[in-house]
Amino acid sequence: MYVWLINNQFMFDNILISFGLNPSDYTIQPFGSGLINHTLKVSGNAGDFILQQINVNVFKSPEDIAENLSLLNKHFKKTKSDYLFVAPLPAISGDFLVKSASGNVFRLFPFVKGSQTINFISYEKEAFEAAKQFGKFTRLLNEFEIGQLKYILPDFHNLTLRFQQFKTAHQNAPGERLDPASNEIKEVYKHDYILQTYKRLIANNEIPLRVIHHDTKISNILFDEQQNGLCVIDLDTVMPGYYLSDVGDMMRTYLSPANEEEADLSKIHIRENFFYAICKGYLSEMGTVLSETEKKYFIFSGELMIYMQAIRFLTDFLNNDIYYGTKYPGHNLNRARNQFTLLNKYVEAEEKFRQMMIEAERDLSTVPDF
Ligand code: GN1
Ligand code: MG
Repeated sequence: MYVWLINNQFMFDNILISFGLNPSDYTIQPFGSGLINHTLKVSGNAGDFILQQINVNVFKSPEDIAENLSLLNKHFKKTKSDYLFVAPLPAISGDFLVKSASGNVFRLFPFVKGSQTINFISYEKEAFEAAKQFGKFTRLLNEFEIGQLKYILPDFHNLTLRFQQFKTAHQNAPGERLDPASNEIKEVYKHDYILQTYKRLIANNEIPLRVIHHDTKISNILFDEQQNGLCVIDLDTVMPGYYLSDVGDMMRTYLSPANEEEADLSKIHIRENFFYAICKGYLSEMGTVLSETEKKYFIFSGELMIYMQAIRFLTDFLNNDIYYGTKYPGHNLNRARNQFTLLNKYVEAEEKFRQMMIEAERDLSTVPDF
């Protein structure tokens, strides 16, 4: 990353100039832990910024992202002007995207003063605050006409398609990939009922499309120094979707103290009190917006998203690791194993979750805050 930074100093200088910043007034450093885009912090006496190079192999139409964010920004300005929406800043040209001579695409954000991000959740309060922020985002956009939004990654969380991609990979995989994955392949079929539930839900139009973030990992929340959530960031995958994506991905990434990278499966377990915190945080915003039918699938959302991610990792392993970056042979298979372990533990805890959800809803109707 540092070599990349030094080698591209000339390009960054020109990009900063395009955004109206004098390069000699600023220093640039790598920032955050994102895998897809390159993120940099630009620091100077007059203020700090986040400069991002968009990965156009994944995000093929950055103009669509800029357009979506600009529509949302206008909506917030009109309906809730004090909402902290970290929108990209315009360049001197008025565009939100700047292209370097070599064809790389950049955008600039303000750096929110006093804000910080975390990579692991240690406290229930963090889960509560994050869930509240993701819920608030969708709630404030409840009246927004979603038909205006572009689908940035079509079928991103379409489980039917992910299952189909797995089946194709299964048919085409070489023996040396199939053999070590035989238990995980069985796990896919063992949990086929999740796919059936998902298909029924979609076919019967049981749940509405809403404005959904689609990447609710904890590092996509800005916190202040007292662990209060400030706002959501990383808005590239904001598009129409089901709330199950956001809640389910929080279940997937907040409940276990060990994340998807953990190869020691004994470290994966469910922190049930964190389920309560997610539930209470999300419902404190969305409790009165979600329909009774949507709420019925609240716990299912975790099954859906953990299963989908397990399938995506396994599919990539069978496809010879073409999508996710891997650091060692079998990395994607380990990730799939990790997610199936999490899925089985999640399913075991569901009876407790049902009780906790009742408690959270009861507490929310009597006590206004956490
Ligand atoms: C990818 O790179 P990152 O962590 O932002 C993926 C998500 C997965 C995640 C799993 C565009 O996100 O859907 O949940 O990996 N994003 C894309 O770690 O595919
Ligand atoms: Mg992301």
